[in-house]
Amino acid sequence: MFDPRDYDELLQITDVVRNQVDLKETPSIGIICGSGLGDIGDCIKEPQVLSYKKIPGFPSTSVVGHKGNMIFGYLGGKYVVCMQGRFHPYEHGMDLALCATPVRVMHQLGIKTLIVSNAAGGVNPAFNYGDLMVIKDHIFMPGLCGFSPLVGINDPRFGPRFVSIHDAYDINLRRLALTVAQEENIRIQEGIYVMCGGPQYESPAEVMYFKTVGADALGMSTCHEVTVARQCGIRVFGFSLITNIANTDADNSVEVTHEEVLVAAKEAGFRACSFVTKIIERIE
Ligand code: 6GU
Repeated sequence: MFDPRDYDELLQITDVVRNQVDLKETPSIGIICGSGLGDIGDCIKEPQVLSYKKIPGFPSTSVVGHKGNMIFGYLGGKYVVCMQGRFHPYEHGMDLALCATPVRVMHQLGIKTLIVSNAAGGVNPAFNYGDLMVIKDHIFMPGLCGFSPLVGINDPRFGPRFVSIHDAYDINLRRLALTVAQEENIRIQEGIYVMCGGPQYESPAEVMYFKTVGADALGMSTCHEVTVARQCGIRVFGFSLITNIANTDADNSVEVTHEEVLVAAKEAGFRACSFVTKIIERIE
């Protein structure tokens, strides 16, 4: 069994990846595609596709809307590596270190910047279905409750034991993204993303609670990946696609379904692709 806290095993996995692809250059940017946002991976030019099945230690992605491919190629004129499909802690026994392993592999492969995306429920009343939200900061609920990818013995080769999360979402990348959105006429928001454990969606009272503490959108991913990225010094840009508006009133609530989340993501796929491509074009 793969131990996600074993640094030597990480090096072995990375070698297996390297040996199965013909890298054109060192990928400078890593991308993680959120639910239904796998179209981003399909926009990559000269793609080399490696199935997760061929990567030892990688669990399979069981969630509909998530393919399981690591794709190398060009996007926005830069050589990138893209995880088309992610590992959600609720699928894998809340093993957050395991679920964040792709970030560590991409770090070994040389990325300096990570772009994470997700499908999220809107909490901010100003948000509409289909909006894109630049993540400004996060509330990592599992992390606050002891489910952090950094819990356990820390091999210092992974990075520091105590990681500062004060500037997790790079301010220059956020500014660049807001500029790109304005220039491209893409409706954009900026806000606080909450990661909940899931897989159940939140009750209206829970959503109200998050709204009260200043959250703008809710999902079940991303924060564990960002935490690991920050531990290894990777610069992060994150955005959410608002796929539905979360319920805040038990007397007037509607069912939240995974299908509607996927439909919204599909509709936004092209927009999300061009947004990411334009940002990458302008990353230094
Ligand atoms: Cl409403 N909640 C969570 N946790 N994740 C979501 C969502 C809601 N909508 C899309 N993803």
